[in-house]
Amino acid sequence: MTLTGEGPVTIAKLRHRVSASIQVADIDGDGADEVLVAGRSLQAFSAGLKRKRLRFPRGRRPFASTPAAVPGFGSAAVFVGCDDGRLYANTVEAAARGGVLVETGLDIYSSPVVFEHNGERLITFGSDDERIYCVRQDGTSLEGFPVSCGAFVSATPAVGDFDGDGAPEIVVGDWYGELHALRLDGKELPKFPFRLGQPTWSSVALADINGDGGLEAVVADRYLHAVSSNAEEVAGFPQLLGSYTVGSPIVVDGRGDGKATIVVASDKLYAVNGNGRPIAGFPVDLGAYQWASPLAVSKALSSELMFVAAGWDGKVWAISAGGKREELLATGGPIFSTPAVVATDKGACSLVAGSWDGRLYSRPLDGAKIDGRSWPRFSLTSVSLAPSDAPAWGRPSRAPTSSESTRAVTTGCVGLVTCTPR
Ligand SMILES: [Ca+2]
Ligand SMILES: [Ca+2]
Ligand SMILES: [Ca+2]
Repeated sequence: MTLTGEGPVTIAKLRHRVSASIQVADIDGDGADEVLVAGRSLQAFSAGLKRKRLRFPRGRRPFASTPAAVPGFGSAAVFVGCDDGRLYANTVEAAARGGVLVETGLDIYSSPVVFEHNGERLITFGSDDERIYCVRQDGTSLEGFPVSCGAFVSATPAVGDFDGDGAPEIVVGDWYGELHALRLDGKELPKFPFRLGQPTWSSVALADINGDGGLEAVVADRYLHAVSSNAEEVAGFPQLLGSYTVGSPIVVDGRGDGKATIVVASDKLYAVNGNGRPIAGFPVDLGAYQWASPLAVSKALSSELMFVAAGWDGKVWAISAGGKREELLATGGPIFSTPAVVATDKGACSLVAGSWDGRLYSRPLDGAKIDGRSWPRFSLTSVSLAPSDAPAWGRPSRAPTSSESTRAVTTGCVGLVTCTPR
């Protein structure tokens, strides 16, 4: 049984390019996930690309930021950055200000990450106004924020207990090539910012890639970096990549052996282990540069994952853990954003991809279905502090105390989706 196979392709016309990654969330609380697509406006679709009603404010310019959706009772809270320099939301607090939660003045390409800390919902993101923000639900900044770093912040922050002291840090790179690790008082961890050396567009994945109990910040530019909380590259890193890299690395248990696999899309699709050594069969040449971050999907009846990658040539590929590729979609324009996998109403799952040809594409992933809501989907740009949620190789060495409990509420740009056989 193949996970992918043939299937009819459904297309929705959007009349705008899709630059933000596709997000999946139950935005209307009916128990079925919707596909959220940001562009000239924020739109919602079913898995079969039927348009669904979504009340969301319009920005003055396009939304290039990937939306963050926090499911709740009834409709989800949705946050998204806009090229007009504002963070928009459909929350009560934002509604009082025309849907604007925060005004930064310059583009917000960075995707907001929503997390809970000590029972309070917090939202962190970066802006081209050269600052890193961390705000409350009402849009007010935490003391010490926003933090000025003197360069664009286009990446999505990762939130996790980087140094293992029980309290979360916000870890994000900037266009000056510095990696920041900010405590929630806005102060950097000792020895940070860490000099990566090149403009950083890629978002950080926080994970313990080498099994030493401490998290690494895995991030790409011309190199694939893995930086410890002591501000040192770990053994085997940095690794030179074939081109400058825009997409974000993902860290997964790629072969079901409990060991980290780092996957990053660049001139080729690279997969390396926690020591930086290539996984057999990688890198995989997909014939085009990739700016979209890869997506990991669990294969049916197997502990192995497959990866989904999309390129400048408009094609979407499935790549097995052994590096075999299969074309899933050919769209009419370049793809710069990560596709998503969403459950259909028939219990199967579909791949949804947005393209710069102004269209949204959906096709079934045959022989698989999403297992209700119990399948794990976690942010690969942030690691939850809740030990039960954290992947084994990303589990912090010290569990947070209840008073310091932090929970990643939304995913960043990419996710991990488990599929089970039909
Ligand atoms: Ca729904
Ligand atoms: Ca910490
Ligand atoms: Ca480690």
